[in-house]
Amino acid sequence: MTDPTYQFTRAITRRPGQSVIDGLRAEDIGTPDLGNMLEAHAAYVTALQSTGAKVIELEPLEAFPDALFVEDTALCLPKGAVLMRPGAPSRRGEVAEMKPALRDCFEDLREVTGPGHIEGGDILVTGREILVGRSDRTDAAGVGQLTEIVADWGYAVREVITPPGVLHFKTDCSLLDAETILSTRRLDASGCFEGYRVLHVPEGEEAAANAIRFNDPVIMAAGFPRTAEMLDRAGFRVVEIDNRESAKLDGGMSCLSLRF
Ligand code: CIR
Repeated sequence: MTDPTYQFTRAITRRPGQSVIDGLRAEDIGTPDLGNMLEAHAAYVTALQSTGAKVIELEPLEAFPDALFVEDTALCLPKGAVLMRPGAPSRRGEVAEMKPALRDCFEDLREVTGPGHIEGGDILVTGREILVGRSDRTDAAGVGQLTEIVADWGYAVREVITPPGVLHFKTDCSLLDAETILSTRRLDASGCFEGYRVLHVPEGEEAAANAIRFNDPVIMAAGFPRTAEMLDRAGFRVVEIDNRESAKLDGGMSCLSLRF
């Protein structure tokens, strides 16, 4: 039986363009190097493809420096997709650019029209519900509109809180299987994962919390050996990708694709 929370046949990615050096960041820890980033991006796409999935690779969008972080533009579910309304003004136009690709893949394509805001990075779909973290990018009105849309497809949304100073809910957690979550201690401490099996990212490796379970493997950022070992011991097959350039823009493994 397939599990729609981590078994996927397709993904959408977008290559970074030259303008990526102007991408949003909470703190300036250096300018991303496009060459290194393209190399890491290609390795990421290869990791997705190696599971047998088809990857739709979109062209760079120079007008939108953060457009490689496609996850924030939509939520893809088995019965349909929902276009988001990013809270970051500079990212709002990315949604219209994603629309044609999703039109080709989904018969039922809905849209969050506002006035609220919501970004895909704040949404975690588990086997039993959809968790949405309120953050600087996602507000109550956005969560409310998403709740109404996905109710049509039989989903319950639970609003939770993205910790202050954390960009997105999924910056600090990932789904490993329908019932298992990889989380930082600071996020789990909020109680939002009660009833789930939670694996904590070892102290000092918080940046490893943003991973993706994509078919068999868990794809995670390289450079976090204790997290990799913990996942391996828990029975997951780990694939590591260099995330040093995306990390300069607060991006991680989930941000780089839409999976369905
Ligand atoms: C931003 O600030 O919007 C981008 N520089 C990073 C987006 C990361 N996306 C994600 O976590 N889903």
